[in-house]
Amino acid sequence: MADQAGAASGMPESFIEAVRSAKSVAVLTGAGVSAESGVPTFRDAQTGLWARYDPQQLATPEAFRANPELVWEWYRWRRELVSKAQPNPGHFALAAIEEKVSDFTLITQNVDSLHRLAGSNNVVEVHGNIMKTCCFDCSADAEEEDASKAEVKVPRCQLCGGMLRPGVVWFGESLVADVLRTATEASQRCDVFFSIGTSSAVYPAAALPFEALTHGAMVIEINPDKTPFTPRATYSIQAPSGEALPALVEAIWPDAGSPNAH
Ligand code: BJW
Ligand code: ZN
Repeated sequence: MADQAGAASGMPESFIEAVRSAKSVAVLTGAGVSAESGVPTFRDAQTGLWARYDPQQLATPEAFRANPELVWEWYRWRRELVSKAQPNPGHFALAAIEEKVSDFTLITQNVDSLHRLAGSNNVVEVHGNIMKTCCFDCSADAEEEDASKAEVKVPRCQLCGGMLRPGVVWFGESLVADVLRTATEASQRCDVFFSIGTSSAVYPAAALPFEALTHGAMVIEINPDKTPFTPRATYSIQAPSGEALPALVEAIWPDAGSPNAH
């Protein structure tokens, strides 16, 4: 059963000490971490990206084959939105934690680059990056300009003539093996694991907190809502990450300075 750590100021001393003394920390983030930057999550009933669309019609290879124009239209809209978004205090706090821990891995399901923009370095993007483009047929990387010409509804690969696609991982597609291995190994060797802003619904990413628990880590979940993982978390902080993470950094490393100051 998860302990309620509550607002970060009310964190138990044992929790603060465990994070402060951790030699290895792994973090898994999901769409909720970018919500306070104005990037919609996927599954929130009212505002989520899929409130108006069926994910099966947008985020699968079958959907792309059936209607590549619709899928490109959706991704171009999201690229535009993401390109205007700025990191929030939660992103900056995670970058501040990286500076305090010798072995730190930030595993993100997000495709929006906001962790890197906030100054995080060791970022593992398990679902790819929305600004990347590659070939649906030959997998070659493509120049972004090829895909961003508004007049070209479905851009084509210069090497094989196949359709270009966004460089993200859709349902039914395998994650890049090396990337998943890096994420799994970080989850297995860490002393403290954070699961932040994810519904814990999509595998294999959702298995990583369990992997950490099995290998003896303390697992802290930060999410305003409960998830399927909540009952298993060592501590559950039910608050927005943009509030909870800066408070957590302040409580654990008061000398870290303002996480916003990057
Ligand atoms: C806040 C907040 C605030 C709000 N602060 N928090 C094992 C069991 C069952 C099924 C499977 C399984 N293994 C594989 C599968 C199938 C499938 C799967 O998991 N299906 C489930 C839905 C049942 N997985 C796959 O297909 C994966 N591939 C794979 O496993 O390959 C091997 C294989 C191949 C073939 C057959 C079988 C196996 C690939 C998954 C790819 C996921 N892709 C997407 C789209 C990426 C591209 C794009 O962006 O368009 O990734 S789907 C979407 O979901 C996106 C996200 O990264 C991912 C996770 O969502 P996330 O981040 O958790 O967001 P939300 O919206 O769900 O939640 C937001 C949370 O934030 C909420 O909890 C809020 O409360 C919270 N929140 N505000 C903190 N301020
Ligand atoms: Zn090609």
